[in-house]
Amino acid sequence: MAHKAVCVLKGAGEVTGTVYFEQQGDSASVKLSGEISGLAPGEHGFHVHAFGDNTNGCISAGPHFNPFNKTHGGPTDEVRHVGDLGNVTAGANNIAKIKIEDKQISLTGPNSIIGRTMVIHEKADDLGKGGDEESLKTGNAGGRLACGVIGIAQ
Ligand SMILES: [Cu+2]
Ligand SMILES: [Zn+2]
Repeated sequence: MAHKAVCVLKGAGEVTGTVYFEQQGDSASVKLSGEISGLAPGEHGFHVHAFGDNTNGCISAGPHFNPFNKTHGGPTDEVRHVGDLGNVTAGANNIAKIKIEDKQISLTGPNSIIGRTMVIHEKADDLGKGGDEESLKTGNAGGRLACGVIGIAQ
């Protein structure tokens, strides 16, 4: 059975976006598409955070979704948080097109991201290779520009 989800990202500033998720079966990879606008040109960290809680804005989403208690990494690393989707890149038009396929996140089962929060960050994610303690937690991606709870789509 195919699964679909959607996330509308909003923040305190002008960054907004919509991300669509599709998974063809329970153990298939998840395909993300969509776009985020209002970003400074360059790379921006892009993660699934643990909680679908927006009571205090994007901060309430908590840390990166990490059900296996691993350290932070890049999307192709074996050691990573399940929520670590790396970076998206905004062009001179301030828009980042999302085209990601990921094998660790799921829309069903223990790695399900439904009801959790997608966050787009101020800075690039160093993918755990920054050489400091924070790199292994957050990738030094800085502030949370916009976020949204991932919900079931039709
Ligand atoms: Cu994040
Ligand atoms: Zn992480």
